[in-house]
Amino acid sequence: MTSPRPDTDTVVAHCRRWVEQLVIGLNLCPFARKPYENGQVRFVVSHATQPEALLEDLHRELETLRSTDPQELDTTLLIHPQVLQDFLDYNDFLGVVDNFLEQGGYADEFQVASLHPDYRFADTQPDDAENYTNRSPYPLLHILRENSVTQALGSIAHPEKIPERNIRSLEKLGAAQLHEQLAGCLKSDPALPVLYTFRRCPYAMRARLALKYSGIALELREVDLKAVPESLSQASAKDTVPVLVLPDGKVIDESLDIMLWALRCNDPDGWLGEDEGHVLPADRLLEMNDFSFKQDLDHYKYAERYPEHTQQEYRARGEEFLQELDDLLGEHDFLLGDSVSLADIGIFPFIRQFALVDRDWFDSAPYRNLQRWLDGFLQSGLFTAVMLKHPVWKPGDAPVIQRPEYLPPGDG
Ligand SMILES: N[C@@H](CCC(=O)N[C@@H](CS)C(=O)NCC(=O)O)C(=O)O
Repeated sequence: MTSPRPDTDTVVAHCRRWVEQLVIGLNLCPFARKPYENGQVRFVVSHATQPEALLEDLHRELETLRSTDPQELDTTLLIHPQVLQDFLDYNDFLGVVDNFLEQGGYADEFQVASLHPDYRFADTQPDDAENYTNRSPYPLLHILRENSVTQALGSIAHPEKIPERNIRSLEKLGAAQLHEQLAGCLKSDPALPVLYTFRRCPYAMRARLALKYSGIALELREVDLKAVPESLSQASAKDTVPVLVLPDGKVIDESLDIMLWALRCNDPDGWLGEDEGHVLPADRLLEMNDFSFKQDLDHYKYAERYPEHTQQEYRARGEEFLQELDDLLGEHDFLLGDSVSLADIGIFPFIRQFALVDRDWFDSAPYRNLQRWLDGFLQSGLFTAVMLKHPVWKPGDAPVIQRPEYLPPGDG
């Protein structure tokens, strides 16, 4: 069931799906919903390949629970895809776990519940539906606080009837259907490209703008740059955004390459120009933007970190680029002519940032053409659409899907 080996985020996503669809969805555990919805359940994937290493992970997780407020963290699922895949070995190991709890002084505070893809109660057949109460997508140890268990059992009438009720409802569904549902937790969603992004990042903005304009359906994953998800680090060692992961596993981790990929898929208004004639001239401007202007922008924006010069001096350096763009926009509506090109889309998010450092200054500066051009983009439906706020993504979250829809890129 676990081959080829999925990454940690995917394992967690599979287990979350199982909790949502089977444990909560079939009401196998009437106490699961509340802590799960309150974010009090910790999903940890052990990399152990030997039972001894798994025991060390269990020890660490017990200590984590012990030192954390139950309001914050109630219970932990220690998932171990790489060890004790055989149910009989797993079952033997449960005795080791109980000894460990006893001898380590944890037994009064915690108990460990057992879940395994091939779980089998004594005196049952492998295909008996009731085994699915304890079947999970991967082998795992579920660490519970004794206090929480006592509280939960006290909160409902006749908790002793839960196992009996589960057996009845699982038998009604039948082993075949349950098998399918459990296997379904391991299936990937229909393959869509995944874009790791950060809302305010100008590189990510230009990638999102091009992808949206090209009408490419994809999954958006908002990233906290201080805690990038493991699946992003695994996809690209750069740990920057944007990163686009294609369904075939190909990774594009430069914003301009993402733009080119999107536009080569679909370019309804010719941002690339006829025979891609805009690509070379855009490249010249984009290079100036990404290297010297971006540095001037960072110095201007964070002038206190670069005390060698004043903020005005840094601004004046950046103004050389503003002037060059303003001159081009004096000749045409857009940077490379009278229609939008990849140069406009690749650059305006950075000019926006420059303008936002001191909006009053920018609005009264003598770059009238540039102001008109920037405003056109900022007021466009396309820009509004790619600036929607999404919560930071974590494995197992319901995907944020960006559906194809045409939006005008600007009214400039
Ligand atoms: N050359 C890259 C640059 C991307 C980049 O630097 N993105 C910033 C965010 S705006 C980033 O991810 N920085 C990493 C960090 O802040 O930790 C591209 O064009 O995609």
